Parts: sequence; C-alpha cells; structure tokens
Amino acid sequence: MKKKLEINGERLNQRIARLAEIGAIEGGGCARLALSDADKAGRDLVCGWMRELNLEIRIDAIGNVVGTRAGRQSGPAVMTGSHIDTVRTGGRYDGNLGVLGGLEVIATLNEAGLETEYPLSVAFFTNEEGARFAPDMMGSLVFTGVLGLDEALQTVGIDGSTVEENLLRIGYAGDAPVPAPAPRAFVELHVEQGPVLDLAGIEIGVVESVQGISWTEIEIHGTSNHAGTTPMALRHDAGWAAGAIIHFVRGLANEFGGNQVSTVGRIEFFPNLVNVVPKRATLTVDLRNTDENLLRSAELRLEAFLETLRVSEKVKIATRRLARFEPVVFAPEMTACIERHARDHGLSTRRMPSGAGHDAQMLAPLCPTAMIFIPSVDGISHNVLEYSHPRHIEAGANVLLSVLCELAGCAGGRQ
Ligand code: HGY
Ligand code: MN
Ligand code: MN
Repeated sequence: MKKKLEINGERLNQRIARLAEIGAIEGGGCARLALSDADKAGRDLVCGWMRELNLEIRIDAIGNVVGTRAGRQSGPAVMTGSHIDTVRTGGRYDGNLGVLGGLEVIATLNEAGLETEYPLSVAFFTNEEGARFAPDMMGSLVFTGVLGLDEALQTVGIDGSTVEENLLRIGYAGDAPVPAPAPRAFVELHVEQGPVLDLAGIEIGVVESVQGISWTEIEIHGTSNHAGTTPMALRHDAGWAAGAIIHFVRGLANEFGGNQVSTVGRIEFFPNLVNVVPKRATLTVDLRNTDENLLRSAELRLEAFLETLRVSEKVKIATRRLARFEPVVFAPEMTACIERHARDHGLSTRRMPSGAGHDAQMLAPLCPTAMIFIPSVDGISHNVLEYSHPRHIEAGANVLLSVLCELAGCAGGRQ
C-alpha cells in the first residue's frame, strides 16, 4: 500500500510560532491590524517563504498577495489561503493557519517531486478582519470585484487614515489589476473560532455555509450638560441612549434565539468625562444570523428602536452601514470532497455553518469553494488565548493537502 503523502506538521507549527512573533502581545497572541507596520512585517516574512518555495508572487492593487506554483497546464489555479492581519487582541491561528497550511502543502509537493495538472496558488487577502478599516474581507471583496478599488482605497479607518495611505506606506500597493481572474476552485483551512468541534470531540469541521453579517455604526448626538445640575427630565443623554441600544440588541438575540447573535464591540463617548452628560456617543452593532430573513428582521427591529430613542430622549441618531453580507452556501461537491478526504485520513467530521466571516465567502460566487475547520480549544478566538492542538493543525493541513491534490490533479512521485 502506497504511503499516504503527508505534510510536515513540525515545520508548519514552527512557522505558525515564527509568524506569531511578529506583532506578539502578552499572553501569546498577535496584534497585526491591517496595513500596520506589524502587518507589513508579517507580509514580508510570508512573502519570503513564498520565494523560498519558488512561487511566482502577484501583489494586486489592494495588496492581496498570491503565490503560484506552476502546473503542467497554464490557466486558472486551484487556490487556497486566508489572511494574516489580526484584530488588536488576536490569536496566532485565525487566518494564519490557512496561509501557512497552504505553504506547507506546496513545500510537501516540492519535496515529493509531485507535479500538478493545474497551477496551485496560496493567497493572503488584505484586511480580512475589518477591525481597523470596515468592511471586513475587504481584500477578497476587491479581488472578486464586489467592492470597487477606489472605494476601498478611500476607506477611512478608526484612526482617521485611509487604506491607500497605509497601503503605500507599507509598500504593498501592487500593480496586478483587480478584479482578479477567477480561480479554478478555492479551499480555506481555518480554526473554527467557536466551541462546536471542541465540545463534540470532532477533529474536522466540513463548513457548508457562512452566516449573514450586518455591521452598523451608530452616532448619537445629544446635549452635553452638567452631571450635577441637570434634572433627569431635561437631559438628552447620548450615553444613556447608547446603553439602551446595547441592552436592546442583547435582548433581540435572546428573543430570536437560534443562531442570532449581536455584539456592541466598539463605543466612544464625547467628551468622555466623569461630570459631563455625554454630548455624543458612537457605537457599532454587529448582528449575524444564518437565516437572511431573520437577520433582516433583526435590522428592522433595531431601526425601529432607534426611532423610539429619537423621540423619547430627543437625540439625533445617524447610522452608517459598515458591512452587510448575506449568508453564503458552499458548493456541495466541495464539501463532499473535504468530508471524503477527512474520513480517508481516519478523522471524525461534522458538517456545520461558520459563525465567523471568511474570505472564502467572497470567492464562493466565483468558483467551487468550501472550508475546512479544526477545533478551537474552548471555542476561544479574537483573544490571545486562542489555541488549537498541533495534532489538529497537522490533521487539517493533511486534509487540505489531499483536497488540493485532487482538485489540482497531482501526478507522479509518492502520493
Ligand atoms: O468578523 C469576522 O467574522 C471576521 O473575523 N472578519
Ligand atoms: Mn479569520
Ligand atoms: Mn478574525
């Protein structure tokens, strides 16, 4: 029986640890906000690894980086990848696993002397997180033509600078045009970032869909006033209104139940002083659901609630859409392929939706796409304590290897 081709788990885990040293923060996590100096350093390191693997590197106008290994045929590549930007309190696996797992597949094929029929690419997309510049998945949205390049470049981040300024500053404004040609297929390896696989003791998640995402920035304008002298009935308190919204969206998720989730992740008061009734409050609301109709009704409920606040607290409330993606379903033939290869590797599997957004959801309308999940211990993510076991990292990358070999048509060498 031919030995099954397998990746080098130790090398992959070492590379994950090496990349995690860039933007390292206390507790073992990473802070590499999109287009920051830390992001640049991470990009430089991964591009160096791509060059070591003799990949042809393509950097496009929004800074997406694609390393391609030639196949016997030219034409669209089978693509894998993810992102290497992180949130401010990020873990070391979110996104990084998918990019470094893809490079590990290439290294394994190179060592085994295996050719593929079709080219094989590994990508990292710009600003998947959307934490500094909304929306999230910005790079893959531009890559696939859903978001215009100029609109993306002019996006102003939470620190007041634009995507374009930062892209130029870090030297990753590439000359490859966008939108890019559609890949032949796209597979993304990613940590689950939730508790499902870990709780069930399942090794591989076969991701069938990504839930819908709705991000709104809400700006409330009230009247700043003296905290001691202003009677409660005369207040137009932007801070209180913000608190009412936070309470409302939690109540909405509890009322809807099911997969409905809601988060107020960012909030700022002005003048943000202990003895001044806030004049202005700015906050973000993140609503998600696997069901588009339910997500839409949650949005309508929030809009109606804002209207009641305008009347009752006599504040002005403006909203700005930061991101809005409907749920995406992955190609059944791709999920079946992942499930089959995971089982061939003797791994337990579970079909599931993704609670987090991913670049794969942007590639799905263009080409057959799906995702491979590995467990996140205690379901922790977007937190320095994010952790996945090395054995699951190795297992996930081996499934990725087998799936990519099938899709790209491996030939010759050991398989
Ligand atoms: O927000 C998300 O789901 C992803 O981490 N950008
Ligand atoms: Mn991610
Ligand atoms: Mn993330």
